[in-house]
Amino acid sequence: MPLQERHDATVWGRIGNAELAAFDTDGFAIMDRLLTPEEVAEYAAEIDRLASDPDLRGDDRLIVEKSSQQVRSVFEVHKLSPAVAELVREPRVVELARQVLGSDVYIHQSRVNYLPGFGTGFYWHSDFETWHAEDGMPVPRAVSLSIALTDNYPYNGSLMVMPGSHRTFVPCQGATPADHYRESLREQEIGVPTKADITDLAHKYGITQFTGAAGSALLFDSNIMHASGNNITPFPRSNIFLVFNSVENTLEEPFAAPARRPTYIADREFTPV
Ligand code: 6CS
Ligand code: FE
Repeated sequence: MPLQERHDATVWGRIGNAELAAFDTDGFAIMDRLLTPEEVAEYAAEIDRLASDPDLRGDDRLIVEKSSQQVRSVFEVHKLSPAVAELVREPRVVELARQVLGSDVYIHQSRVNYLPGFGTGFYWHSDFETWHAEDGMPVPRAVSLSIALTDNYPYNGSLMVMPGSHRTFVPCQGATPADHYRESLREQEIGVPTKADITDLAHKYGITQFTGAAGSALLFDSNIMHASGNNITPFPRSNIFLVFNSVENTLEEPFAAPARRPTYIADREFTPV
């Protein structure tokens, strides 16, 4: 299917932070020291507590790696952890989303990605493609903030983005199977672009890798093409991942899936932060 040009804006509000100056063009921005080293230690301890919480074992919100059964993600972390709930409301966090989205915002999804040492990455995809097809998100008026809790090196599965690719919508092949999330959150094969499309986009936009010290953060547009490679080193690449959606862009019915996904993946409580 042909690539579609984006009709919607990228920045809907007024940018105040100098760090967000290139967000409209690139579709992402890097905040070097969003968290202090003390805060990083506090949140890292908190997410390790969650990963080893016996009450969460067997809970659908806890995703384990296919092979090693190690914890890969915990969803709804802003509801499971009071510390993360506080972080969401921090002006230095929520103001980033409000500036870009130009409205009040609510949390569409939060998760901790542990990408443990020797862990599996996330193949190329656009989050909006999934959130539109499977969650009923009308337009790409949402941003994700990935806050690094471990050092992101070029070699331990750091996030890669294609700068500017947020302005191209890549329709995906195939129909969404029922309960697709049970597979896709472990290793996504459906609802990902074809190799031909990835090749076109990579030649057109190039690839930028988000590396940096723990405490740095990447804010990125819901439709930007991104991925992370497998982590074949013993160094984990953990981040807290907060998705802010505009209160003007609340979820309808899935545009291309048989049923809604669970609310711990796509919240339907639209109370503004
Ligand atoms: O399906 C989702 O909502 C999740 N999947 C990926 C690979 N990124 C966005 C989101 O966390
Ligand atoms: Fe993603």
